[in-house]
Amino acid sequence: MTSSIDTIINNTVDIDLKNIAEKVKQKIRISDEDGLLLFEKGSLPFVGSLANYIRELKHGDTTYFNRNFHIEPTNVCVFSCKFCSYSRLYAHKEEGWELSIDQMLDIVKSYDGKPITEVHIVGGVHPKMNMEYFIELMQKIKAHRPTLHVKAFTAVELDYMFRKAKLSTEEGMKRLHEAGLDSLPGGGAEIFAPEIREQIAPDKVDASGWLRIHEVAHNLGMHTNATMLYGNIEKYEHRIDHMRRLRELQDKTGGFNTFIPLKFRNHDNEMSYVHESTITEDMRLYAIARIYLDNFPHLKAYWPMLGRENAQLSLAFGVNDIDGTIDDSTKIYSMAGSEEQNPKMSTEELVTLIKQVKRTPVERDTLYNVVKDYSMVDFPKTAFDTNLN
Ligand code: V47
Ligand code: SF4
Repeated sequence: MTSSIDTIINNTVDIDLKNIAEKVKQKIRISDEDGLLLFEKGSLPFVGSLANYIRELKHGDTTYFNRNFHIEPTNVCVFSCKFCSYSRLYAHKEEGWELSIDQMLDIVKSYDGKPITEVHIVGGVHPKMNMEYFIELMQKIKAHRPTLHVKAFTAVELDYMFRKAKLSTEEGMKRLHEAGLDSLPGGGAEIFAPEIREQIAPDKVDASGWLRIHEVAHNLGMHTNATMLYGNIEKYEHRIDHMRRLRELQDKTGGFNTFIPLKFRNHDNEMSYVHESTITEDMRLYAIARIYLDNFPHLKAYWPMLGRENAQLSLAFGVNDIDGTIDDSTKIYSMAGSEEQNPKMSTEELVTLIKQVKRTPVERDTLYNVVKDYSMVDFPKTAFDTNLN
């Protein structure tokens, strides 16, 4: 019997693309040139079927989600990234929000008795919210709910915090980790290539600083995620450059869990003149990321950014995780123009979304330990469900 990878190889006429498919079959890592070629010449069905082959080898039909909520301590930010619709400068702080430790703790307490496994804490870089403030926050969250996994702070927030506290990255990370920080989210990576980064995020931590912070976290045994902001002014070569740097660090530490491409949304920011990428380009990017990043275990489509039906579609293009319940607790993407203005999905909705495309829904914790396999669980049909059946 011919396997799916042999069918792809046999049906591919272009010799370069055929060679890439052969490499995938032989489990040979593709080169940067191959990656670029996929962006330039790879049709959606070609890259999609290769990515799906890899996804099924790694995870079968398993598709992960989690039960989580976000806390955004502030949207006041000393930086002014051109793509950001969310932040307000300190000079205009009355237009933004600043949460006290008690307010954030009240948010955590509002989930008492609910089966949430993760809180995701990120926000703007506020000049008055310093290391001590966040250490106290971590300690109080853990004192209240020790088993809640705290995934918090982008490398941008951490870089600013450590520099202000005059601490080395190692010392700063150790202190936060001891206070209760469990892992790092992937934000702040944007695009590493300096010629693009200088145009869209000129004043915050650069590529080597971002990578170093994640490396230090990995060396302490923490896991982290990695993102890439795409569909902005970068070119294909910059996407490959970005993923190459991540792949190299992952070879060294093995500390990354998930790669999360973040589609540029153009509402109400200084780059609103840039058109958003098409769904075809989005799906091609997921697929190429799955093929290129052979050492990343997981590929996530963050549904509040992409929209729930596009996240569902991405499960055919290499994606095996769609993030969580969110509970309408983040504003980053609603302010940037996402269709999901109040991002919130129940477990039933997430499970249904995944089952509708014949995948197996599995609830995970942040570190991808299985919390519950929903393959045998049938929920009563909802309006959302019957609309699509
Ligand atoms: O770093 C901001 C991005 C990131 C826009 O690790 C924008 O599990 C597109 O990193 N268009 C923060 N993107 C969000 C983030 C994240 C989200 C979900 C899960 C995880 C995880 C991490 O949001 C920022 C920036 O790259 N961003 N504005 C915009 N207009
Ligand atoms: Fe600040 Fe982050 Fe927005 Fe940049 S992307 S302006 S660092 S909140």
